[in-house]
Amino acid sequence: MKKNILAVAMMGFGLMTAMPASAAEADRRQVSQQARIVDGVKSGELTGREALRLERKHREIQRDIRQARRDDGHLDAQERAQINREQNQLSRRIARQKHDGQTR
Ligand SMILES: [Ca+2]
Ligand SMILES: [Ca+2]
Repeated sequence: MKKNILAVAMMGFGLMTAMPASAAEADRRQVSQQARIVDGVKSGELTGREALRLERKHREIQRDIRQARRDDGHLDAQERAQINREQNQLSRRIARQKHDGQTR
């Protein structure tokens, strides 16, 4: 019994690593990037202006995800790749703005 649970857990893990850009991944990254922006403001690493700009980009991605789902209810491989690219870009921007030394 224990073995079965482990096998199922490992299968789930394999699935997750095999599909790094799944539709759920796009949503999960949105949540985590939002949290990174909020954290940056709290820690003072992001100025209000930096946060606003990053938030704007974050909303754009959110809109793109919604639009990509509207046609067929899903994110297909191409749509996921596009969203993933945008999220990578935003992730780099968040990192850069957090470490540019501007805190106010
Ligand atoms: Ca679609
Ligand atoms: Ca900064």
